[in-house]
Amino acid sequence: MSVLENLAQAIIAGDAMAAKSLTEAALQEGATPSTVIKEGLIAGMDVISRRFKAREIFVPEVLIAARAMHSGLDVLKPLLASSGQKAAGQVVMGSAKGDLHDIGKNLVIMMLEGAGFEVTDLGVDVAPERFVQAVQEQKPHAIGISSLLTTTMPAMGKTIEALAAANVRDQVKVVIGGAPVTQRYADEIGADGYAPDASAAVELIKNLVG
Ligand code: B1M
Repeated sequence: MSVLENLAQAIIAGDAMAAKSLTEAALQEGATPSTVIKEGLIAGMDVISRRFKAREIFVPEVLIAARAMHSGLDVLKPLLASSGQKAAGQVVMGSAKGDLHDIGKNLVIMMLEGAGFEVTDLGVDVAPERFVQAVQEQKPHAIGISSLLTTTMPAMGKTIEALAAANVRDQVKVVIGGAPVTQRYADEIGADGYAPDASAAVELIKNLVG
């Protein structure tokens, strides 16, 4: 097996120490940071993402794989910054106002980072005005709002209204998700898209930001 194949296997196995040393070994062999990301880290996370979707593995395994991926990414981040390679896009994520659930949101963030996106995590209980402020200051390609409670879903619509009131709605794609959220609800509040799970969120955001 090549170093990059071993790296993908380390991600799948959730072995953070091996992921770090294999990332360093791949660079020493002359692989570029983007090749290491695509053929090592993302190749591994793609397998994790498919297994998670097929319910062959569950949240703990995904979190462990994501941690391994992060230890590889930590080695590459300074190189990516200095070589000027562009991220797949910028995304601002948060749980809706009043909502303290963050496991699903964090999974979406990890999958997005695995796919090469730069993500700002605003955390939980994020007020509409805070999303507006992030759009004005950071100019992300997309914002993602997660809601697990039927009582916090309306805050997603309020966020879209606040973006419109601040004249920035057309500058950013809005993606929503979370267990009680549906495509129908996304259409109702004028979101650009809805994703039922973390891997679908990555595909959706990739398509929306081109
Ligand atoms: Co809460 N809780 N909870 N809870 N909790 C639910 C959501 C509930 C369904 C449980 C139940 O009653 N059966 C229920 C909601 C009922 C409703 O509104 N219809 C509920 C309730 C009522 C409450 C409290 C009100 C309980 C109380 O205090 N009386 C309270 C509210 C707190 C608040 O938010 N203000 C509360 C608190 C908590 C804990 C703090 C104990 C804990 C959260 C810990 C944490 O997140 N750090 C908790 C938990 C763990 C759950 C359950 C058991 C599990 C949620 C979870 O993490 N799932 C949940 C029951 C359930 O969902 N079956 C429940 C795993 C996670 C990977 O899935 O978040 O769905 P999920 O994310 C998925 C997709 O939805 C999607 O991708 C993810 C990965 O595939 N996704 C997105 C998520 N966000 C996305 C965003 C996207 C795209 C896709 O784009 C932006």
